[in-house]
Amino acid sequence: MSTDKFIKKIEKQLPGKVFTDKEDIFCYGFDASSTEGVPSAVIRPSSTTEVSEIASLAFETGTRLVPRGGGTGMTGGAVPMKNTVVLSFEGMNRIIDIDHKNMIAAVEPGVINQHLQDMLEEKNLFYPPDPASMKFCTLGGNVAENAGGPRAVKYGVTKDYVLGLETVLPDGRVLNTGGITYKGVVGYDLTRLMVGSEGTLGIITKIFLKALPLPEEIATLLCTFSVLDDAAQAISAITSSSIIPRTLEFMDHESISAVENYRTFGLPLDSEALLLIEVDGPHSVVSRDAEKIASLCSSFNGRISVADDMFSKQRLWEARRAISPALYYLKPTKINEDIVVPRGNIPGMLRSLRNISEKYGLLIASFGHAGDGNIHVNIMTDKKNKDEYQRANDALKDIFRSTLDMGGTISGEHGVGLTKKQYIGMELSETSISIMKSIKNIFDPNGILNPGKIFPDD
Ligand code: 2HG
Ligand code: ZN
Repeated sequence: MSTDKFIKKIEKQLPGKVFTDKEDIFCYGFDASSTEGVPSAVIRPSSTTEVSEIASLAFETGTRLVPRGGGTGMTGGAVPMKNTVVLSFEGMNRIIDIDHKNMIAAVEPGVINQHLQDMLEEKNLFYPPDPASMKFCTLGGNVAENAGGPRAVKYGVTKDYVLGLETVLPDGRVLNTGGITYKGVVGYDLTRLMVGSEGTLGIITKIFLKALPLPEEIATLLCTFSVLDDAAQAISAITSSSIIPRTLEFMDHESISAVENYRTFGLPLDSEALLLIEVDGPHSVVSRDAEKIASLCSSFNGRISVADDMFSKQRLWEARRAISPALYYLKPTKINEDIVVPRGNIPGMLRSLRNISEKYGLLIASFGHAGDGNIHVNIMTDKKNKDEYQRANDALKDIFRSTLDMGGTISGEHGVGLTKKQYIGMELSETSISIMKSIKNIFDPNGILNPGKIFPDD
């Protein structure tokens, strides 16, 4: 049976939930990467039962499905390949339960990350993973991509908070993994396997998340540097000190000026780099740690200012979160990477990026979660300028090589999706890739779930 027949049948089974008009489905063809596609249809289910019905029919008819959250992914994970049907989760956006006694939240996949944060904060609870897109991205997407964010340096990433999952398999069966306990070692950890599987193994329909107590106090420091290498040395000094900051974000000069050019936030344009650092905890600990961090930064010639009211804190974070959109005002094509190196190698990596930018004559803006070694390297170019675009792609390979030579990884939080699949062989051995493919085959023998992602084309 063709996709058309599947669509006709599912329209009858789920009236009002299947969309095929061009104007209804157009915006489901993109994410925040430079890839795009057009789905054959978009379905918006409202329950696990409906997802299971869709998957069963898709399995029977060989129809290919692409699960999709907020579409904020950076590697094309939710971008539909040709002849695929998008499953979109706007209709499954309930916070099912906040269980304060057990410090657990149960949510549907379409819940926006920020909504859960707000709801928990009202109860003095805290969900740390905070991707820059937290106002728009969904928790289902966060789980599928194992999203991180600035607070990962102290609190870890999404996988550290997922206790259990309900998932619909590509043949329609419902699989429950993990649960609502903080520990559990019965059998293989299928929950962890699902987290970060980029929608290729199962369709997430319910998530059980761990919550923490809300930290009592947060101090926010801005530290600016006239010399890039001083900032890099300060990062290394902080990460090898006795303090674990809540965030340790880095912006190079190109990122600072891109953001200031986009909106005036008041960031210092004469700096080569800045660090946005937060520490949290009880009052006495916060003031002690903030002082120690300030003195570490000063010893590398950093100039410190403290954001002491809510307005200035928010403005700094808005500036930080504005980098990605701001970069598009520099050049139309943003080759966006999220390499990670062992943290002591940050100074070496930043030097290597500068050399690569000079070698290829390219504008490279770097920023990100320096505290956990995760740098967002953005090569700004224009696809239409064939010569420059070729140089950008050659530079990219040099960046990956240099990252891997330093013991790093080519992706810390954005995943592989479409944009990085041709490079996974640089990092993973043939044995790893073949085991991963076998796992995919067990879950999805017909290859109908999020086809074309992660693995290089044969
Ligand atoms: C961030 O931390 C996101 O802001 C986006 O992960 C990174 O645009 C980027 O390169
Ligand atoms: Zn990031």
